[in-house]
Amino acid sequence: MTDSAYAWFEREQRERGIDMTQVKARLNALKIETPSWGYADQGTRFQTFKKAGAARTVQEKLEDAAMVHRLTGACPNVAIHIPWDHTEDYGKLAADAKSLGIGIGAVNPNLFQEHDYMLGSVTHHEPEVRRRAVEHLLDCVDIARATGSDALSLWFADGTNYPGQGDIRQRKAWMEESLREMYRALDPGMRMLIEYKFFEPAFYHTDLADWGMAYNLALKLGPQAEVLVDTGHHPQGTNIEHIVAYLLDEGRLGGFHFNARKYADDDLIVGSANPYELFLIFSQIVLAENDSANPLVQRTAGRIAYMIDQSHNIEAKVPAMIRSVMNVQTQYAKALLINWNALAEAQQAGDVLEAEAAVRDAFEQNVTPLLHAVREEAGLPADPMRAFKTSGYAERIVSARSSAVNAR
Ligand code: LRH
Ligand code: MN
Ligand code: MN
Repeated sequence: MTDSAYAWFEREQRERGIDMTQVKARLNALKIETPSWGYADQGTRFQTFKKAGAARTVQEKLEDAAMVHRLTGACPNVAIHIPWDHTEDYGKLAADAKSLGIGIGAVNPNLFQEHDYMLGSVTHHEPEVRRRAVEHLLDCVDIARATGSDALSLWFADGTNYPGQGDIRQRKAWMEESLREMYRALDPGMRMLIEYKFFEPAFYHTDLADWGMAYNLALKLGPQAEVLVDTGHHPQGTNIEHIVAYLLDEGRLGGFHFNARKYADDDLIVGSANPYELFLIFSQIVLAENDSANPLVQRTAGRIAYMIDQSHNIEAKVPAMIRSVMNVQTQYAKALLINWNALAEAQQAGDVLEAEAAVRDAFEQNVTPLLHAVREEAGLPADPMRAFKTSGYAERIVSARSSAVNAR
């Protein structure tokens, strides 16, 4: 992208009433955490297609995450999933990450793959199983401490497949009791991010099925508990930006698991099938960030954990992650181009068409010159996808990781 393309863009935006210095600063500040599991072979229940070069060990996942950070400058942390990323020495894991130029992000306890948890983990009817599950949650708090992480992302597969299979209210009580024990173990600077999902793997009822249940639980637990919105975890037609606005307004939006979905929890590349939805989510965030006089909104607006949660089954994993990061940057950049004064005027005048146009107009801007300029000014490749292609990294990992061992 030439300088003149950006100069032209900046002039256009100035005419639209946008403060470009602020836009650039906010874009630079956007940090996106990538998931260790997005670098490993992961599939659907139909098939896992083994990819040459996929990360097989936690060390290889760190290397891939570091590569994504080197090219984008936007991904300083990698989330880990336990026991997928189990290691004997978590202090060393953090040191290894550091030596690669990244850090350990959210710690995700995994309570959904063991036989014991078939009928539930923290909501299982047998106290021994619940105990085991809680011990794993407590171990993950220790892991967060050892790795210097300040966040625990919690998702429970717990639920039932048939009416009558479990006592829904009793399970609700067990969920609260278990999470309270974990909450008490948190250090003051740690956050517990509570994820919800309306179905799958349980199909009749899920113990934490929606944002309202997660929010209610967070309120009961205390200020270190917040809601995590995984964009793939809603029924068709759900207005996710509304949920985001609501949680922001209550000071309980902890973060996101970004991905795209068409039908269910598809875990596809964020911003691929539904870029306007992602843009509208960011527009609510930008609006909340602008609401600087509101202490409740500011409580979380400035420290939202932007995390990617994807499963790359047919696509090459490292470039898929780079593409995801770029898609997030693109929609955030567009949301920063909304002229909020024009929007407020249209709303005040009851002018529905002008108001809708003020939002859509920002989405229709071409932000490529802006993103290229911001990256170049930060000493990064203007186009990280192209930089990856010419880096030789893909070829290097294919030859270095030639054995067929799966990291999980
Ligand atoms: C569940 C989920 C949750 C898990 C991840 C692998 O669908 O979104 O966040 O930890 O997928
Ligand atoms: Mn998720
Ligand atoms: Mn999911």
